[in-house]
Amino acid sequence: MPIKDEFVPAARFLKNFEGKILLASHENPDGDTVGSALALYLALKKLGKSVKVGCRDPVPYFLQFLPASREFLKLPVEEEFDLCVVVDASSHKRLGVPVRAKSFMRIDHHKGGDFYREEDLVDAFAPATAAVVYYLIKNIDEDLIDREVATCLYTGLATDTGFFTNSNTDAEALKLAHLLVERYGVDPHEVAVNVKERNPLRRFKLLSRALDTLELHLGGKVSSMFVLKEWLDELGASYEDTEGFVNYARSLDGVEVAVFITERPEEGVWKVSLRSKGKADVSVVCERFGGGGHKYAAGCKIPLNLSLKEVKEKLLEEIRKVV
Ligand SMILES: [Mn+2]
Repeated sequence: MPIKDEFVPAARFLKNFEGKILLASHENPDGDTVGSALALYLALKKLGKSVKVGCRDPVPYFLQFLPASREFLKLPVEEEFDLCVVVDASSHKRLGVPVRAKSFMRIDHHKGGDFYREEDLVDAFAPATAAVVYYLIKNIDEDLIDREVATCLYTGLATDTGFFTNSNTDAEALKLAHLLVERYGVDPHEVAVNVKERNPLRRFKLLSRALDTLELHLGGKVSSMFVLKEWLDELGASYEDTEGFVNYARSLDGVEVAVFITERPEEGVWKVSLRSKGKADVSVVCERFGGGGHKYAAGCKIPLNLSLKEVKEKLLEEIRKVV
């Protein structure tokens, strides 16, 4: 992703903005939404802006090593903001809660979605929102980037690219990672250990149950697995413990599309994650169910009044068209 003029209006807008800013991460936060929001938060704070960072859900344990991660507000809050910046989400709806703000702005790398203002920065070709935020901060003032900001950006980039293995890992992603390490002193090992190697035992107990549900469909081109809420309760686990489970389904030989379904009774839905390792565009499938995402990773929600069997059938019917 080369430096483009399109970063200038957004950079100027934030640099000159005088009101109260909220940087909002999407529900069920991942490394990219948290890392990107924190990087921009630290940079804007240095600039002396009135800025806060918030999310509906707590920062997952594997991201709590990030600087200022404890400063995340739990949304919703009473406070009204002059500007809410939606980070790494295609719409404010993906925040999962209402936010009181006079205006919105979007910084993201998802396809389609809602646009709020001229200064929105949405680059569907960027490997991660963290890459968009890097160029944004660079255009505000390069000196705002220090080791802490760079570590947040690197974490967003690394997690969204599956530590530089997913199909969005391109020369630009590696070039940015190189720069963050070389110029700003990011420690890739430290990030990897924190994100990948601090698993609680309950996560593997849960994974073991989930793996038991693995199935192949459509002649082995599609795999599926699921997690039921009662298993979480029995093991004292939470939804964040299922992060990355879908990658096991995707890693099966011959599989082009992997399906991972989580039962979420408190939202009244089955939460569906799809991953592609072939040519199939899974965002198209999820859009059919009101969701979205990227070609290689997408999600949607399906009402719980359908049985798990029906959900799988409906999904397979649509997946069949793209594999
Ligand atoms: Mn992302």
